[in-house]
Amino acid sequence: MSTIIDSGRAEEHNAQLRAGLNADYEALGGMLARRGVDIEKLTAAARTFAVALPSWGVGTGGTRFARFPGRGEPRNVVEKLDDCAVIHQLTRATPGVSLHFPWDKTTDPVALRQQAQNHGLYFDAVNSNTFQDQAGQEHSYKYGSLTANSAATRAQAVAHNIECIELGRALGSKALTVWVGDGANFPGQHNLRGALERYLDSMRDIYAALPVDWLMFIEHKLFEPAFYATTIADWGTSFACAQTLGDKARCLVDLGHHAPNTNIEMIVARLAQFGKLGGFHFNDSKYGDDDLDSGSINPFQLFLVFNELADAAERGGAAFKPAYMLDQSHNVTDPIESLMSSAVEVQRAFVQAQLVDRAALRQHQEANDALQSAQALKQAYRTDVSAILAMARLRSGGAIDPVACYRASGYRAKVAEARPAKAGASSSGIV
Ligand code: PSV
Ligand code: MN
Repeated sequence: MSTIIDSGRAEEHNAQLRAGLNADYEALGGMLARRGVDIEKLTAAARTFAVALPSWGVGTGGTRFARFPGRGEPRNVVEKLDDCAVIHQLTRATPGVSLHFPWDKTTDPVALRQQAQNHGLYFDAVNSNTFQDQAGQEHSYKYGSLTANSAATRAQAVAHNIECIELGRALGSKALTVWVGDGANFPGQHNLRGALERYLDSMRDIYAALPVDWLMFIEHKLFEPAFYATTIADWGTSFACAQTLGDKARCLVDLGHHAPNTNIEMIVARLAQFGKLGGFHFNDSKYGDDDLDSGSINPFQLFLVFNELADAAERGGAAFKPAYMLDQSHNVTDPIESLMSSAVEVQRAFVQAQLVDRAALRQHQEANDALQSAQALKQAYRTDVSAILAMARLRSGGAIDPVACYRASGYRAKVAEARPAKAGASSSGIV
């Protein structure tokens, strides 16, 4: 596997931090042993953890107001893949990349797949985009895509999704994520039921084009760009559509796509119970924003989500395998640093959830001991598992401190030279 950051430099970085890490790891191991927990099991579990990177996340995002491009932003899918390779090389937790078409459209999927393989990467779910018009497109999505009144517009949106499946197939993906911004900005603008009927008709055509071993993820979002009534606004609608479409259709939970204070972990539990939890877009949110860095606002919520996932995994065994992906927009940080930190935050929640003593929790629940039940979760959440995460990275060939190693490598300055910004062109990121 080729490495993008000079491996000698990464080894030098690790050599400087290794003694400190060993001491922290030993101290944590001792503390966990007194609780009857084997630190080695947790480290082994941490090493199995993987969360896919969004190709659109390695560029600076933007808001409705402005986009402030960063230095050396990737200008095409090949450069995006290079940045993803850096993230995976240092964290060893992000081997998958989720592409978004047509932004990442390639005429040579074989070469792109080869590039990914050379970096030790693979392609996770592919994403369609019918929330924007593309140059030369015949029918506009201004008034909707899969739900549009115009049959020709709907057919165009369906054809784009089928093209995504074809491209994804050539790249080795196994799932299509469909998110549409379709909806109404005014009461009365849509016949609410009619819009969903049209959506289902379109989705049936896309579903019919899925290869046998593929899944289709239906992503809901409360609002934006439709500010009155988004067609697929909530998990109830998503669930009903997934049930209607068939076994290959599952629900995708983007953590930012809910009303504030929604109990997301309960949604996760419900979807898992009924076999419809397809996957996640991890990020965080404070108000109506939906793309802040994972774990930056509400890490306890992230932990509670993973607590439900641990419970579902215990019940479902190896068959329970939702897709984990990040979906963030970076405006004031270097996207590579944000994605590395976020992958580690999601991995942290995963490991903390493994720490929950599930047998003890069940006993407390059965005894109606609310206080001890809550404490069982809090004890796991309060445990600082940083040394486990760092040891997992070290043993898997990554960096003890990915951000420090990345900064020391000078990668950003190097690509800034090789990737001069194109005047007037927004090359990447969500705008
Ligand atoms: C929509 O806000 C979303 O979360 C969907 O996942 C999109 O595909 C992604 O952001 C990128 O625009
Ligand atoms: Mn998303």
